[in-house]
Amino acid sequence: MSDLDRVRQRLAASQRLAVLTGAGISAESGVPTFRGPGGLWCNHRAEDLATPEAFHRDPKLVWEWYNMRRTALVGVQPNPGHHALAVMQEKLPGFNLVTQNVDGLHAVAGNSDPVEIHGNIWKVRCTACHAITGDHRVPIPTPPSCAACGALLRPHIVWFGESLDSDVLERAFAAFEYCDVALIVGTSGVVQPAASLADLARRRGAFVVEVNLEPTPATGVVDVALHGRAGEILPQLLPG
Ligand code: BV8
Ligand code: ZN
Repeated sequence: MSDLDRVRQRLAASQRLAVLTGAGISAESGVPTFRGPGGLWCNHRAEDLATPEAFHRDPKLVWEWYNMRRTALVGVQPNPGHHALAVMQEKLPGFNLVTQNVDGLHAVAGNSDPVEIHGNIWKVRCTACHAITGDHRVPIPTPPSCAACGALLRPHIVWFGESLDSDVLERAFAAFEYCDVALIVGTSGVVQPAASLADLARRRGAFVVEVNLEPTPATGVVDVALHGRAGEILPQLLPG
């Protein structure tokens, strides 16, 4: 039996599927990844932009980086990989999607209630009253101020060195603690705590599958590693 068939069979029989996605699932929609060729961290240092210190030092620079990313996302559509996960949610019982992506494309593709552990680029949060609001202005006037209290707004995104929202983290860990199949798609597996979810599922006895262009640190601990594009592989995993 081929690896694809093994995974198809496991998915069709799964009662609680947990999926973790990273930037790789949005690559075929034209969204740059972080660490691959042409990745965002190739031209910028993460420490200079995606940290609270960077924002405190130069909020305008950080907002210009996010305006560049928001502008690049205008008109971007989900790809067959995103759509396949929306179909899986419809067809399979107990489906949970956890994403590290901030682009919002899973919701556009039709997944309801994805757990966005690193936040969402289309939301802003007030640095004073902490109000969280949707904001699709492209570009956002920099630096933006809160409509309610006038204080500086920041992207509602988790930066390096910042703790993740505890409720969001709890939902993400519960999904992988109790799943019977885990699908790890398009992530380099270097950022914690997201990178620990695959091993959590394995330790709890789940069947773990990785979908990635290339091997990652998780490849050694998964049951099946499917190498190729998520937009080509995921549709082939759908139940008939
Ligand atoms: C926290 C926001 C508690 C910005 C992001 C030392 C050791 C270990 C850990 C740490 C350490 N020091 C600090 C830490 C913790 C740190 C961390 O993990 N650092 C790492 C880098 C060493 N983590 C944190 O700080 C987290 N908070 O732990 O809180 C705490 C508190 C204080 C102090 C310590 C701990 C917060 C992490 C969130 C950071 N924010 N982004 C923004 O996005 O605007 S992370 C950033 O990386 C993105 O959000 C992204 O989601 C994430 C992961 O990247 P990937 O999605 O995996 O993307 P990448 O480009 O890396 O890989 C793409 C993959 O896709 C590749 O494998 C490629 O082969 C594949 N691919 C490409 N095309 C395709 C494909 N696959 C399939 N099909 C394709 N077509
Ligand atoms: Zn405010």
